[in-house]
Amino acid sequence: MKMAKKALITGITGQDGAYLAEFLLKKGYEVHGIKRRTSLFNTDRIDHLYQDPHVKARQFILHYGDMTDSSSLIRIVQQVQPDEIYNLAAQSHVAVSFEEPEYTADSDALGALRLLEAIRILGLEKKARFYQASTSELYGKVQEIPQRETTPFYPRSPYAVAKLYAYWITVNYREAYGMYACNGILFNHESPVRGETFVTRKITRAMARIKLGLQDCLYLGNMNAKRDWGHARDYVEAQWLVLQQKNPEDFVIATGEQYSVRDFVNAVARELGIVLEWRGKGVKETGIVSQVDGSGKNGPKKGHAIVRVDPRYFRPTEVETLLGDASKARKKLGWKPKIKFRELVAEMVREDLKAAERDELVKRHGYSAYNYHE
Ligand code: NDP
Ligand code: GDR
Repeated sequence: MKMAKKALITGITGQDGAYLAEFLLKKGYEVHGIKRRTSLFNTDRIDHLYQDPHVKARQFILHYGDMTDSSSLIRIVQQVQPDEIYNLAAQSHVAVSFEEPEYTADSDALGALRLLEAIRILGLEKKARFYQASTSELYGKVQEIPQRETTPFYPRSPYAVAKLYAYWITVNYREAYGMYACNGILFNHESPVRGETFVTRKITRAMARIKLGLQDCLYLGNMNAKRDWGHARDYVEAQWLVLQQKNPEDFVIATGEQYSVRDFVNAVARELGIVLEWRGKGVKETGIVSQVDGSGKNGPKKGHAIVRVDPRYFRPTEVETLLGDASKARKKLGWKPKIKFRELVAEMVREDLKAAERDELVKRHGYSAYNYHE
């Protein structure tokens, strides 16, 4: 009988980790994931994949570890002996990286090095294939539009600078030790399980709550920032494809379409049956309801400002515009995104509306999800 391939995923509790684990399990892989210790459960996104540790033939196995702890990484890689390693773990929030630059460098830059060294120390250079979650943030202050594999990097945050180190150490270990180690340079990708403080999810979640009268206003930062937004489900397939090639190479993964934060807000409003009119500029910019579907008993009323700018969300250095050219991935990996921007927005809105409906029901019956404050 052929043995199942083994994959080890760092960052398995994150958005991409959850989609990738599901994808690899469907392909018949034995999937191992590294989760870090937290004081509250952090496995919401993968609870549906959980298998009782008392069951013998498990396909999905979690290990405690941390990207800042070499000993845990070496122990886990030795125990698992993976065929493929996907390094997705990171302090992945750009704005937070300005507040926690040293920790971001430790987990995102040195974390990648620690994992590559674990492979080398254990003599697995020729067995384990390595995927590094690189990012369009490397392009930062863009030097070329659209951005492709050959576009020069110009990182604009402690996060991007840390990821620049991880990018190059991956290339260096490939060249120095003949490892199958690759970078996927992924542009923004979202989903209903996107972290709640990234702009897309912040918008879908808040606007669903505004629609149901649970919240009055959504505060945002730079409305003019433009991004190339895809769906995480499509992007984890690309991560896998990157490790299935004859030779290790780096790939840009993107949709080739660009929208601003304001466009995203408008698309979400449309899904919710709200039409917004924009007034003012810069910090004065305001999204005012000009039409609304439904009775609007508790939700937004015509004339109300439901989107405002709050400078606290501005970044010390901003990435204004990103647009990817994924022709190399299209040609060599046979990859292209299947889910369109409008479908992504619709799916995110649908799921956040369901969550808001649950919260509204709880509130209506006199309970609060946050009663520990009372
Ligand atoms: P998330 O923030 O959703 O997930 C990050 C994961 O890393 C979580 O599982 C988190 O654990 C884990 N993690 C963070 N710090 C550590 C640490 N010190 N040790 C172990 N685990 C840690 O990110 P995404 O899923 O969106 O992104 C996956 C990767 O891809 C990240 O490296 C990100 O930087 C990169 N990337 C993401 C893009 C995107 O648009 N989503 C685009 C390009 C690159 P916990 O759940 O406990 O917080
Ligand atoms: P980004 O994603 O920084 O591109 O990094 P994020 O969604 O945080 O920001 C996108 C753009 O929106 C602007 N913005 C706001 N952002 C947030 N978070 N909150 C706001 O209120 C807000 N208002 C405006 C930002 O200034 C920015 O220009 C994501 C992460 O997943 C990284 O890990 C990944 O590497 C890159 O995408 C590709």
